[in-house]
Amino acid sequence: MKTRGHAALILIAAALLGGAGIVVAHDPADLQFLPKLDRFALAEAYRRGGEVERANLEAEMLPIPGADENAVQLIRDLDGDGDADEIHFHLEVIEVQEEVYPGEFVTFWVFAPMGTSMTSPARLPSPTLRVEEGDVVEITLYNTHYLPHTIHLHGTSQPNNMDGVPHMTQDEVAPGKAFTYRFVAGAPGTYWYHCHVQDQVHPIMGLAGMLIIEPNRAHNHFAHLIPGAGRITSMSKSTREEYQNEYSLVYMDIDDRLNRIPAAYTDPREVEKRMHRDYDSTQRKPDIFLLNGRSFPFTLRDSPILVKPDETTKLRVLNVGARTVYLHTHGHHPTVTDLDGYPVPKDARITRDTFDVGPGQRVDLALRTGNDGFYAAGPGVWLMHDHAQPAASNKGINPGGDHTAIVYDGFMGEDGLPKDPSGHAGHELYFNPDYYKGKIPVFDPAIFGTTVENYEKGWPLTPPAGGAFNYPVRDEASALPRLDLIDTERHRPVASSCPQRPRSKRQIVVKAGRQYARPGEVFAFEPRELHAGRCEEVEIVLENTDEIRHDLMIPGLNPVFALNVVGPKTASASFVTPDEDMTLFLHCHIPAHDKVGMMGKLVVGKGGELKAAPQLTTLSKDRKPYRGVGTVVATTPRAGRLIVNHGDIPGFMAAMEMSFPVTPPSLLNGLNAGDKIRFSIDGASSAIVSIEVIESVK
Ligand SMILES: [Cu+2]
Repeated sequence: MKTRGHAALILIAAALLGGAGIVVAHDPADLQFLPKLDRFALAEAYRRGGEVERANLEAEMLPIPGADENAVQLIRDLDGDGDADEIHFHLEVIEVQEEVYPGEFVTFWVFAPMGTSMTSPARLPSPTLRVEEGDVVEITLYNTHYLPHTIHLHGTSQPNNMDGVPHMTQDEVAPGKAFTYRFVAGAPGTYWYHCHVQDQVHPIMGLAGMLIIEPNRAHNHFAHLIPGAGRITSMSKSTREEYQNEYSLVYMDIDDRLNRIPAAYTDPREVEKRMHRDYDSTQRKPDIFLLNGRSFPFTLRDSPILVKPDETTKLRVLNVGARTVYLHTHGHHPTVTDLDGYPVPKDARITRDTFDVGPGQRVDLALRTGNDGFYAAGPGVWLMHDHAQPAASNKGINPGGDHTAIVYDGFMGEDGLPKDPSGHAGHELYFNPDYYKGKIPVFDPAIFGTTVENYEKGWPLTPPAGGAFNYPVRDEASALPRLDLIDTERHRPVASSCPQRPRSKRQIVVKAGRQYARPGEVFAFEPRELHAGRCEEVEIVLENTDEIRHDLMIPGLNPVFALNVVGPKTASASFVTPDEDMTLFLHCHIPAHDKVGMMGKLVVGKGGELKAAPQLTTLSKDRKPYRGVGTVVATTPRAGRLIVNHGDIPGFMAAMEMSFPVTPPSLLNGLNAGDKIRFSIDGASSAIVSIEVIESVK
């Protein structure tokens, strides 16, 4: 098992080495990789700074789980003040499916830091980007998606040709192309960025994130890219001068009839037609309300506002949605400090309990805590929510939407949920998907002298007084394909490499890019059918002609083969075929690339029936548990996922680095990168359902 794991690692390493350089075809050589942060600056911050400075520096240097190590590049220190002032972000466009509340799976498109071969750190909302005033900022958009996109920088000051408006300041960035936005960060404040292509729908599909410009300070170290949004632990120097905590809060309202389109159709032409011509956004009816990409009850776990008495917490509020948010804080009266990134003069600062935040607007709030009876009414768990009533629900069922809570120190339970006076009984109900399908009474049936089972028995069948009602009810249409399940299902091993010394050797050149696509496709390989002998060493030479990355993978082969190539570049790696006549499925591992054409097959010897796991779009009937052993690469508790470098999981997946959903996410508590773990996977949901640490790094 161990050797296979290592063999896979070597292949992955080869694949990564092959794709290590980013080359942007249309831009000058200055976009080549440059060294990361100057080591002198590091030493300086360590020597001069205290514990906080060191923690901030570590946050700045910390790799983003699942991202390419060059997804964020910190380049030169232009003003000599000990921190990098040239920041280069590399973003892709990834289709994701998120469980926004229990049982509700919704498809989104997000900007995501450039991923690696095996995992993508794609999350909703698009990442929070942070730079300093005066920084030279570059954001390269690699359009890995099947529709055109751009990036518009909202509220910041940039040259006109960097404004990201299609057909007005630039051409749309077509699939397979890259474009670099370059600007100098102006006035400090809370801004955002979003796609401006078909902007009645693309931003609310998820192509939007917060952009924060921090005031310039010497040795100002902080994490420059935070996947999603939420608590900002590495606060900048100026924020630390006034605040003890900081949060980015991104509100969105969605109409699931829009978001179901990419899940319901596979042909990109049909997605275009349904989304941009059939779907009438003037008739939209928002029914799901998100805070940082989730709805209640997940918001309680993912986005609680954690405070202590007598602190001031900075809340950066952004409304990406299409309706006004009326943000209400129970028990607290925050003060508005900035509107749309610009400071409100001290005399004009307003303190209230409900703040209106219109579409596109940002409101920065100072939330004072304590027990002064004026700004704050004392410790506890205080609800914080959009007071527009429908937003308090998930498709009309309360509690839901963007409900979260201000949670004082000592009021967070061991299970990662705020303590409830009833001992969490209240929360448990809301984690049951049936609750939001309307199948469970919202009150205790005992109130009416009955039980859940007997609830709908005994009431009169005659029409009600005043005639029949015609309620507007939630759409209980048939379930959508579960796109989030494909990843694991497609990686079941169907054959092992020949364990003997290969009997022969061959080289196959594969071209990858948009130019090889056929009608109705966007990306493709050429050729699509590869031939090799049994027990043969095959060297794949992958010529990527696009400006984005492609990742040729034979997921059913154990050890798995993957070759990730970034930009117009050629790389190669080898594998050994099985000693068996068979046909194996191959695809590009980047989400949605196979759906739009990028797949093929490897015929070994005389070939056989195509051995590929079917595209799994509903829960599998596979009730089997699978067991694996591996090393923790990273945990992303807010996304409820674990990235683990695992050995063979017999019958389920070859050795590889993989991101798994974890149920419940509290299993991630206390895990550290480097821990050796034993885990079990539920075959039906492909989720990790138990974790045992065998060897801890701590
Ligand atoms: Cu691809």
